[in-house]
Amino acid sequence: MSHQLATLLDEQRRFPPSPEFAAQANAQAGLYDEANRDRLAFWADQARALEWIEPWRTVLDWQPPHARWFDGGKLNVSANCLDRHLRGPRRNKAAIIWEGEPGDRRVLTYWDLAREVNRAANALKALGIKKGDRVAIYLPMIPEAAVAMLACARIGAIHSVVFGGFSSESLRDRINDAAAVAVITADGGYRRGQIVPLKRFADQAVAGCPTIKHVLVVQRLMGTASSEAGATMTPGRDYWWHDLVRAADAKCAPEPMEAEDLLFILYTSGTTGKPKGIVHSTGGYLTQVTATTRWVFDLKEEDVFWCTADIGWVTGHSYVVYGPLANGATVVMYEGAPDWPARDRMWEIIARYGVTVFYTAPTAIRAFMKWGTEHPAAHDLGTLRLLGSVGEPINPEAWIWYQQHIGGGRCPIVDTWWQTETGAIMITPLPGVTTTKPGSATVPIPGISAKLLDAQGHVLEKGGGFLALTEPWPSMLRTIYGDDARYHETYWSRFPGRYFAGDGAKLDEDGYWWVLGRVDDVLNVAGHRIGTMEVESALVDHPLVAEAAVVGKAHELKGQALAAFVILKEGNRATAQLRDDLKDHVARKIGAIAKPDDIFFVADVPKTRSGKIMRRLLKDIAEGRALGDTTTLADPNVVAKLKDQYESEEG
Ligand code: 7RM
Repeated sequence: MSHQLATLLDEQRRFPPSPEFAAQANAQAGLYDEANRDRLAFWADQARALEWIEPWRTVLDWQPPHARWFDGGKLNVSANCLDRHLRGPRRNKAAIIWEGEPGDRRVLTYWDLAREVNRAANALKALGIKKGDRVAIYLPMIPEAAVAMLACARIGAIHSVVFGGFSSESLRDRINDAAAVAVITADGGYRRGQIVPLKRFADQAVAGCPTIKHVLVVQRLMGTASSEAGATMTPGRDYWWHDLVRAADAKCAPEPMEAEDLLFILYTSGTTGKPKGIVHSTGGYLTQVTATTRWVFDLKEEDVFWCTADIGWVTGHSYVVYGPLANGATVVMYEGAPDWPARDRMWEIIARYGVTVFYTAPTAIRAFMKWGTEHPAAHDLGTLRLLGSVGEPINPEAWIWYQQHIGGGRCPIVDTWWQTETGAIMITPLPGVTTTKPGSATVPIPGISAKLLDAQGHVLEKGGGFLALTEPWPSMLRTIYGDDARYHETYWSRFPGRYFAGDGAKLDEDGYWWVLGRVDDVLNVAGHRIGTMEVESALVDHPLVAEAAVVGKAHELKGQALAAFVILKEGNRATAQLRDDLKDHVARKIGAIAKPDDIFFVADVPKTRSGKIMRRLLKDIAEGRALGDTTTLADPNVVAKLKDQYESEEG
């Protein structure tokens, strides 16, 4: 075991659940026994918590690596998230409490939300959009984002949400990959006091999208900002959302969907330059997001749940929209930046709405730490009773800070490991059951099987290795859209018959998981997945660049930051101006989140005899050999070693 790995295991603190929390928890220890007795019967029980139009015939049909869950069953996701709550006292309960960055506010009850969704569904239908069609959604964090997703689900259209921070080129590629027929966007959104001109970006994208027939535009900007942002409308193609939705009937019967019908496609970065369209289906996905929301976030009727993820990421799909709404919960949604207009914005929102359960990312927690305890201390956070973390390993220091300064020392913390591909939470403490250790996601949820493998695929009882999932799970990805061969190759070929998550991990003597980070060429920058190859492609797209190699380097706040090594074409001079141009070029090609922190102009990049870039060496250089730096749990050395092992075995 490496020295760094040993240091991680020095974390000795243990936090058992309080008897008070345990007594009232939705998830009790018996769930593990139940799942162990009969895994499929257990998941069938969870599926029965949903409302089905027709019951399923078989719980699982597993033709590796293709799973069909609840085959023969029919249901509609929007009916599960809306209609069934309208029959009882939840009818007038807040579904979405929304706050815009400029401070504007809206509350939609379940009744309001259902009406909006029904209208939007009819508006989509009136445009000829039907079951199976793909619809791209490129919106800021406004209630219409949830409405658009649910409206697609209602009519059986497959949504593909594209994060509003992505560039027009990224949007264009995603639209084309899915052959989407419509895009739902907004005139703009507010971010750190600035306007993000989404419609302008969408127009640039759609110019290169032959399959797009319609562009629906939500009017988000206030006053004259809408026209100032350059949201021009193309007649015959573009419609104002409010014109169509207001005119539409408020009743739209939900489309009965097969359990295995597609619910959405969500693009995520992989190890090639081209993002993968992760495919999720209906019955299994909703079953697992609904169950995990209930167990992990312990939601009760009166809770106010705030998951800070953008709907452009899977966390926003599963834990802002589908999981909480299927449970009839109240969610908070916030449009803007956490430090706008001041560094206490999050705490102000928690106090204003009495948020009880808060779910955010370690990168945000580290920023809050840096900003200082005076900001949370200035607000009453006494309503909080449970905290969650997701997106990357949480370093014990940030965990303890979160527990002390946000949770007031009284809230359990759930560190949840999962992926776009897994659809729902996979490894996490159950807040009333599991004793937590800061930095460990603890154990798989009931009904989930994870194993630690060595490079040869042997199961390890403890130590360091690769994280694999050994049994199919309801919310698993079904394939990569339009590329089933890549699905086989990416997830199922490294360890045949088992799903390889791409993460290196450590299993301790108590069977607790410590997920260390990616061992493939995917980076995790501020909780966002970015493929090194994607950034390299963007760089070599610049006319002066001959070759580029991108690596991740440890970063105090972001976990990882991007460092690029660039070889210029003959006769060009490396200048500070060119460095800035290259950064802007990447931002234009992919989005600001992919902008490298550092660009090194070099004459050559080191490669193996087989032509592979020696990223580990570059990483050492980019980090100035500051190895052994323990500011993040994903210690760069440990991951690099696992990565070496992974790659050498790959040949
Ligand atoms: C939900 C999400 C997935 C990758 C995954 C890991 C990393 C996520 C944790 C984590 C350690 C965690 N989907 N990751 N959660 N690592 N502890 N609790 O983030 O598809 O965008 O990213 O994120 O590397 O493979 S994602």
